[in-house]
Amino acid sequence: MRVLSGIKPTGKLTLGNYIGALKNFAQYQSDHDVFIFIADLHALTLPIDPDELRTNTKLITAFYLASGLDPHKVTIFKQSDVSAHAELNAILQNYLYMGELSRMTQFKEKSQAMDHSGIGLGLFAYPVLMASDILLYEANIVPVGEDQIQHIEITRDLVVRFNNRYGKVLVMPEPQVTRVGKRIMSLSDPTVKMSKSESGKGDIYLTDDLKTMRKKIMSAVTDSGSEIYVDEENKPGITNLLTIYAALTNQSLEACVTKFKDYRYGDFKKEVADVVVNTLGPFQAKAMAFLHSGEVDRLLAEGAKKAAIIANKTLVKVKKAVGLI
Ligand code: ATP
Ligand code: LTN
Repeated sequence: MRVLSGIKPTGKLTLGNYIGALKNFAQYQSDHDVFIFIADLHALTLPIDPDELRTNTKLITAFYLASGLDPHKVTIFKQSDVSAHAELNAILQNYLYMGELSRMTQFKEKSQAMDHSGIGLGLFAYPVLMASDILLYEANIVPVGEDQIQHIEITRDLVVRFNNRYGKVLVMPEPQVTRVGKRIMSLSDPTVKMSKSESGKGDIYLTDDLKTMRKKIMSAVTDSGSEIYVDEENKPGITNLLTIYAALTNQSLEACVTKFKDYRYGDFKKEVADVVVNTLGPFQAKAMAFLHSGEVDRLLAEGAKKAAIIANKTLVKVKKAVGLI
């Protein structure tokens, strides 16, 4: 079985990216064929400073390694290094429709936040490139956070449409969402997603110093009342903190509710902060060691070579199917 996922190097990775995506990748590497990439072409869909893009790309690679991904077992690469992504994108853009693309939540949210005259075509066509990423590697499983499911659904629609027309060419992917922590919310406003590109004081960045992380948790918005239980509607702040704790300690939410049922908010937050700091502290140190080891560029170059072999095979299949060769 093949597994594929990627993260956009658009900003500082958050605890949400860690719990919803990053932390889950390594579990597949012993018994699956895993491809993990840096979605740098996707990062261009919103304005980004070139130096920042370069720095973020290296940093994400270091975080991938720190998360336990072993480059001997897993192919780690940069999207723009494998030209088949752009080539398949050019073909597949003809099989997704304007109507369905305009219904994508991510497009609606991101374009709303911008001045309409400045919305690039790439932002609108984002799901075509993402479908190309997934389909090139014939991925069966795509581990992502909840917000990306819609993009995988549209990829699945495309597979049906394409295969109905040309025969069994593309492989059907399946999204896989972590059981606990598929949508970590902002600590300052637990009704919105913790996000790396909309900086806010309620987002914990993987590069924050440990004191700052602790401070952010301790000042997280909590809810009225004093009890600790799961209720997304009436207790979004407490539910979010419970989810963070459960995800980082690999426990069920129920087990955490039982543990904290007689706690006061302040003591509960302190325990959440301890777990965050004790997890991300060593993780950060490992990532920095990889970053400064000088290995990152070499590793990405090797990964791109391996990825291109698989990607080019699929590209040839698709070109033959549609009549380009
Ligand atoms: P941006 O704000 O730039 O759109 P993002 O923080 O949403 O970025 P992505 O690069 O879009 O990050 O996402 C990388 C992965 O992390 C995806 O699988 C996404 O679903 C997951 N993810 C992002 N934010 C969260 C969150 N708050 N909770 C759980 N998973 C998340
Ligand atoms: N859109 C994703 C990043 C991404 C991705 C992919 C994830 C681009 N291509 C293919 C899984 C599979 C996001 O995280 N925003």
